[in-house]
This record gives sequence, C-alpha cells and structure tokens, in this order.
Amino acid sequence: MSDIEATVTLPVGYETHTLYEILTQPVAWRAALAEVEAKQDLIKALWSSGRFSEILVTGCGSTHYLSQAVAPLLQQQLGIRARPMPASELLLFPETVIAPDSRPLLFTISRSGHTTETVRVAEAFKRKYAGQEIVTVGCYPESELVALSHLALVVAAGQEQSVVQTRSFSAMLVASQAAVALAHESQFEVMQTLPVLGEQLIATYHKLAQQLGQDKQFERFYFLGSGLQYGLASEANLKMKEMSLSISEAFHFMEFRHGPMSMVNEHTLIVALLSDRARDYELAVLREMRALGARILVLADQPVPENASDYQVIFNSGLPETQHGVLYLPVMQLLGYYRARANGQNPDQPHNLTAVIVLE
Ligand code: F1P
Repeated sequence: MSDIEATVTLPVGYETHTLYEILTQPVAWRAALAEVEAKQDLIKALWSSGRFSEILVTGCGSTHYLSQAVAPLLQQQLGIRARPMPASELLLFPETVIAPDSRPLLFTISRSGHTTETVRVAEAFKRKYAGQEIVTVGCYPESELVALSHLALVVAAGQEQSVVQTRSFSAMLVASQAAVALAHESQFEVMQTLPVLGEQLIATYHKLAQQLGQDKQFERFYFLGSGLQYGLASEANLKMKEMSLSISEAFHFMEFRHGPMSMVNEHTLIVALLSDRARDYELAVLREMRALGARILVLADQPVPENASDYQVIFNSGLPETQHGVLYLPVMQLLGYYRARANGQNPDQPHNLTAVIVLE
C-alpha cells in the first residue's frame, strides 16, 4: 500500500507491521508459555511463600489495562488481595492504594520495561518496602524494570514494530495467566492448546473483523466486559482509539444500562466479551441494546442465542475464563486495525503516539 512508508523492512505480503504482528501473535503465546514453564519453580515458590499480604498490579496505558485483567485473576486464584492501578496513581497517591500495615508484592507489567512512571514506582517501592519482592512481565530482557525485579517473565517474541501494543499485550497476558495458573498445576497444562486455538480463531474470523472494521454504518463502538474481561474490554477500546481515532468507550457490562446506553443508536456496534459466570445477565443487556438499534458482536467460548447478537466469534476452547482470556484479543485488534485502514490511517504510525513514554 503506497501510503505505508516502512522504516524496518515489511514482512513480504503484509501492508503493515501491525497486521503481520496481529496475525502471527500465537507464536509469541508459545514463547510466553515456554518462559513460564522455564521459571515455574521460582513462580510456585513465590506463590506459596507467604511473604506478602497483598499484590499491587501496575502498568501504564495498555499495560495498565493488562493489570486490570491480571489482578482479579491473582485474587481469585491465590485467595489474596490484588489491586490494579495505573503506575501514576501508585506513584503519586500511594496511601490511597496501599493499606498501612501492608506487606505488598509489586507486580509490574511493561512491554518496554522503560516507562518512567512504572520504573519510578519500582524504585520507590524498593526504598519503602526493603525486602518485599518485585515481579515484572515484559518483552525486553535488558530493561530497567527487569534489573529492579526479583522475578522477571520476559517474552522477547512479543517485541513488535507496532507502536500500539498487539502481540506484546497478548503475550504478556498469556505469561501472566500462565504464571497464576501454576498456583493450580492442572490449569497450566491445559493452556498449551491456546496457540493452536488462536491460529484457528484468526483464520476463521479474520474476514469478519475486516468486514465490521470497514463497515461505515458503525460510527461509535462500545466494548463491554465484566470480571476478568473488563481489562480486555478497556484494551480493545484503546486499540480502536489509538489506531482509528474513533468514538469508543469501554464499560463494565451491567454498568452500560446506567446511563451510557443513552448513546446507543443505529450507528452503534457493541462488542461484548461474554463471561462464563454472568452470561445470562450479559445476554439480557445485549437484547435490550439490540432493541435500541445497536448491532452486537459477541465474543464467547460457546455460541449464544441468535436474538442476542448479530455476529458471533466463538472460541470453542473448552477452557475456563481464567485461561482463555487471550482468545478475545485478535478479532478486537483486527477490528480497530481495519477501521483505521478504512479511515485512511496507517496503524504503524498512530496519531500523537510513541512506543514508550519517558518523562524528564
Ligand atoms: C506503556 C505505554 C503503552 C501505550 C503506548 C505508550 O508502555 O503507555 O501502553 O500503548 O505504546 O507506552 P510499556 O510500559 O508497556 O512499555
């Protein structure tokens, strides 16, 4: 495509690095699983150590949204308080986040490992909580955050030319979910099916994502997710904004009725990340929004009744939502990608953005 000026050689047959990296991301999921397997003894020892009373999970931008997906999983699976927050909040208002008598574990997530707020949080944490441990999940082994951490899960295969996070995000999610799964051994083994499931999903639904992304009847996008899915809905929303500059927002599923649904019209696409547990409540919301004129794209592990959706992406993974979260991502990344291309934008060079934000 002539409007794409490549700085690094584009993979043959791909119009942008971003598309290539989205379509091939299951390769990075395999690497993420291998990294966790290689460090499983250290991870299991940490989870069973009893050395911390709560877990602070933090990142910036996409990796803050990743912390929103990881923290509830940590709390649910480890039975210990885990709280997600942007690194800037933890840096500037720590007393609003950390309990006074806390013995915290700091769990940082950062593709680059260089983002200033996240690095400064780790430095301040080391000063204030000497002896408490820091875990980091990222894509670059030679980063400041890796140097500051006691345990680093690094997925170099997640590195990308894309400014916006795509395969890096999904690889870091797989690494995080796999690390948590080690708290219950059996849950880790079943995650080995994810890369093949991802490849099949991308092959099956790539065209649907392209069709919906290019469909100009849609002028506003709402991403709905609850529980483990809320962070992923927020990330999908950020992808739509970063790549296509569209009107889009993310909400907790049931929250959408409490005001935001006033925005629903016939130009609205609702992207619904269905959970296992609250599925019936979520389907009720979708039926109501459809009646208001919205078109509905459902992403779920099992098919849903026709009256609740216009389009369905079905994983058929057989995995519980504590392990199948990554399968929501590829279609939503492609949706934002193709909307950007339909708008004549170059996702490899998103408006106003850089890959890492380093402050003075
Ligand atoms: C954090 C981040 C990204 C965002 C953009 C700028 O980077 O804010 O989330 O999408 O690329 O940097 P990192 O700490 O995950 O490297």
